[in-house]
Amino acid sequence: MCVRIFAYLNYQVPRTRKEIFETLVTGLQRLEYRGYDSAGVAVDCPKKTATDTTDNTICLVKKKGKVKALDEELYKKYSLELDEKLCTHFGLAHTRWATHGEPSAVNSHPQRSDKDNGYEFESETDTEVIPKLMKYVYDNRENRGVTFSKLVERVIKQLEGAFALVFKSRHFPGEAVATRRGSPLLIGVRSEHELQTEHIPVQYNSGDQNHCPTSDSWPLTFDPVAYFKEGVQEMNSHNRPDCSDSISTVGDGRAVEYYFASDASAIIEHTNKVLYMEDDDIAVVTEGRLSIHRMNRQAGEDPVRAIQTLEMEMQQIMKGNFEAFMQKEIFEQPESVVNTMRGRICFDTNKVILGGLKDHLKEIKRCRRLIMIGCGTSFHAAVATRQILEELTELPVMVELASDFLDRNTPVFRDDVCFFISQSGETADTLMALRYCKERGALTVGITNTVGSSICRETDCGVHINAGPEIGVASTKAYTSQFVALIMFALMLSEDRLSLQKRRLEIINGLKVLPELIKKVLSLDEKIKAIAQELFKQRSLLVMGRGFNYATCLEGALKIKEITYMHSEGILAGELKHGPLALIDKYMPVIMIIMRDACYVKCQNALQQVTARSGRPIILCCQDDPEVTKNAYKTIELPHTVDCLQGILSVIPLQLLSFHLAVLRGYDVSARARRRC
Ligand code: UD2
Ligand code: MG
Repeated sequence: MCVRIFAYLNYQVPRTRKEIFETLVTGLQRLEYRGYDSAGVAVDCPKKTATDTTDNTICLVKKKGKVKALDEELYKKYSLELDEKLCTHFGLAHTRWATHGEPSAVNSHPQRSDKDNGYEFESETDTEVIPKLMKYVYDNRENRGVTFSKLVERVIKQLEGAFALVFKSRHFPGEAVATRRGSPLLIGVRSEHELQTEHIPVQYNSGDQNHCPTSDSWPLTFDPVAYFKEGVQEMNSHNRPDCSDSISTVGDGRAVEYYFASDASAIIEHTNKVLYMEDDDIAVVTEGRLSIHRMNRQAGEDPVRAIQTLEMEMQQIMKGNFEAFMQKEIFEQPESVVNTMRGRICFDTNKVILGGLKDHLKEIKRCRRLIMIGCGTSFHAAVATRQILEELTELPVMVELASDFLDRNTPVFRDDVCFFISQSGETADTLMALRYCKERGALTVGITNTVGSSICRETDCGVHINAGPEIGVASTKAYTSQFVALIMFALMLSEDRLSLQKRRLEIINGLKVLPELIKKVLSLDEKIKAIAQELFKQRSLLVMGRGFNYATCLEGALKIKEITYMHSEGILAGELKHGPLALIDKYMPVIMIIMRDACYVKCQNALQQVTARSGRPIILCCQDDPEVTKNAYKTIELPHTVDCLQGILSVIPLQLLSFHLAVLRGYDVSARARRRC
């Protein structure tokens, strides 16, 4: 799931509850640009009476919708005593982009452990397992001296997959524990006293066998103020107490604030001193001191975490080093395709399980045909995978543009299986086609990126592509993730077909290395930019290919039209002699896709026709293909992969090209305010 965390700890810095809320809410708003669907905060509840010392209860306020909705909710709660000053306090906040359960208050984060002894789950999220496990570990701790960080360490030992977590507990008031694996998490430090760039030695625990009962809280601790005064070298000897020292002697009352966030954009307005956590680091703040713990030291591991000084502007941080969200999302594809496959492909057993479809497998296998329906880019994802779907499912596969499908009143039957492909899950034509097919009794399957969307809710079953929110106006990472999801569907359906095992294995192996290959394609960015510099003044650009790469031509041309306002056309190379050849001369820019697959020879024929008319083709081809290269005006050489996956690699140069063309033609790619589905 995509969750963005923001947490704020003020130690000996008096803040009103209102100020704390404001800090938490602005932190979330900074992270919200990625398009989140629900949000929540956790803070200490006001004490019921002045003498109430027993209860450190935590208030959770959660809300579906934008952070603004949460903000309004906070001020409706009159019982929250907004003016109360809290000297030391730790507050959590989250926004969430649902992948587990629909967007709703109960599914929003933070998640909590039960108040009672039971372990009853209240949400549909898998995150909730973590606080429940935390409570179990707490309830079963061997003695009262077990620290908060030790409990967290025991919990994360049990976790698989990617996470970033920040823990708050009523049993450890004013303490914070944070950890991550796979997902980003960083900590900002602010103190009255100016900090220098510093280094925190990591504290290693060798499992649960501690040499000293209080070793968890040994302050091999970052004390910002002490640091400033004493410098790094002296820190080991100065800050490590004897084993006989108790935890309570550590704090000395100096004021400091800590900000935990998934992204520097939420921290930079408070401080530019940040520490980036590494996988499996456990960061602990006790008595205002921050320390970093790890289980065991691995060979080659850096035993120090540096406090860095960020010199970036806000805008720059939000987009990373990218000029626009579209560009950022293009570069996210090595990770987004992994997120689509995560937990679904087992590369050891070569099994593919799409949880959303497994109960419908029998029905799907018995069907008369598959009908794949979408608009624009989503339609192209269907075109791209049609051939492998036909090959592996051995079913007839129709691909349909939703609008045309409806215009034709296409006959649909009870034994049809209809797929509805949509990034947002709200595309109007696709949604109408879905209702049309449902009325006729077909099984409806959604391929969506948005949990809780209309298409997701109204389909009988489906697959979330889990590509993460797509902000850019032109769809990029959603396309490659839809592509991967449909391939996985084909693999799942063909699992028990003996004759197809070799082919399946080849594809699964191809998917395994896909992220690496995508990275290689992305490294061609400079070269593609240079080609864009040559092309950006042209009026038109043709993109030609066939077979597994035909969809890339359509999708590439669509990207170019959509964001560069240049005329562009995707042409099936097999159709060249039936008309389009007339467009070719030495002035017409042509991109040809010629990969080493079953269409290789046919594509070379097309190339000859193009060069015979003095065309100057820019060719997307496989590495080391002198035959093709010698006839090319320019080449973009891509790594070779299984034929049916090649389209994932071949589309990326065209995504990059369209981006660079748009920038060079003076269009502000990020400022386009068109709503896209
Ligand atoms: C589900 C959980 C995931 C994790 C996993 C553990 C959700 C949203 N997903 O992922 O968080 O717990 O199980 O194995 O809670 N669906 C539609 N139409 C669509 C897309 C999905 O009806 O367009 C249905 C689908 O049939 C399934 C549910 O939504 O019942 C979740 O789909 P998924 O793809 O997220 O399922 P899965 O098993 O990967
Ligand atoms: Mg559904």
